[in-house]
Amino acid sequence: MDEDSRPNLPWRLIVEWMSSGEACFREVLTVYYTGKTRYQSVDIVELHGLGKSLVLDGKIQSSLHDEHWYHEALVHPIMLAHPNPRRVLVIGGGEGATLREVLKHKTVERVVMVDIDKELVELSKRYLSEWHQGSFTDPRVEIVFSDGRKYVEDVAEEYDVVILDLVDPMEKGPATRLYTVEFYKAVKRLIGENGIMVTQATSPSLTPTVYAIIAKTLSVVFKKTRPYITYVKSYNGLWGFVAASDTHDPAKLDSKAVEKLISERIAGELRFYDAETHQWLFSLPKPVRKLLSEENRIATDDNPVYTPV
Ligand code: SPD
Repeated sequence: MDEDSRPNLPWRLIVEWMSSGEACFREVLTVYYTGKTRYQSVDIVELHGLGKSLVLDGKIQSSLHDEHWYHEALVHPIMLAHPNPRRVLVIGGGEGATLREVLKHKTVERVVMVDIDKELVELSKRYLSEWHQGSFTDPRVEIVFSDGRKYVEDVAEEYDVVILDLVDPMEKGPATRLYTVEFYKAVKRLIGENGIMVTQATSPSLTPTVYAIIAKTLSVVFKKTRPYITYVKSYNGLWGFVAASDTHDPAKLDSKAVEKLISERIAGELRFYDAETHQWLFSLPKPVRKLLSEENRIATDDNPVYTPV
C-alpha cells in the first residue's frame, strides 16, 4: 500500500484477536521492550488509553490503567474469606502485582510464587516496577521457576490459599494443563478441606463457553465453587474468576464483614476493592447465571478447554 492510500489509522498498532472474526486494535505510543523468552513473546509498550502494558503472545495481560481492577479482584475476596491465610501459593503472576496484593494481608507469613518463565520475571523486575513495587524482595516471598503443574503435583508443603494468575488457556500456550480437573484435584491436595483457591477464568462476555467450562470443572472437585466477575477495559470486556473451596465462600461475606476484615487485616491502599465492590463482584447478571447453570462439560488433560484464538 503506498503512503497516500493508507487508511486513516495510526501505523504502530497492536491487534488483539478476540475470536476468528473480532479484533481490538490500539495505538502503540512507545516500545519499552520487545522480544521472546523460551516460553512466549513479550512486549512491554505504552498503549493509547491504557498506559504502560504487558503483552504476552499478543494478548494484553495487564496495563497501568486498570491492572488493579484485575489483581485486587483476584486476590482479596478469597484472602478475606479464609479465616487466617498464612501460607499462600501463587502460580503465574510474573508482573509481581498479585504478590503485591497478597503481601498487604497482615496474616501472611510465607508466599511462594511459581512461574515457568524466569526471563519474564527478570523483565518485570526491570520494566514493571509500578506493578511489583518491590514485592519480589519481600522476606516472606520465595520465587520458584518451574512448571506450575509439576510444582503442585510434587510439592509436600500445605497452603491456606492458592491463586492461579494465569495466561488464558490458549491451545499452544504454557497454561493449558492448569485448567483441567486433574490439576484442580492436585491443588485440592495442597489446600485440604480448609483452604481456598481462585483462578482467573477468561471472559463471560468474550469466551463464555470457556468461562462456564472452567467453573463446571472446579465444581466437580470442590464442595463450594463461586464464579464472579469484574470489568477490565484492557481485556475488552467482563472478566471472570472462580473461587473454590470445601469450606469457604467469599460471596457469603456481607458488606459489614468485608469492611471489618479490610480494616483488621489489610495494610496499604486499595484502589479498586472495598465492601461495596465486593458485593458487585458477586452479583452476576441473569445471562451469566444462565450460562453457568447450563454448562455440563468439564476440562480434562485429554480434552482440555481452549480459548478460540
Ligand atoms: N486475555 C488476557 C487474559 C489475562 C489473564 N491473565 C492476566 C495475568 C495478569 N497478572
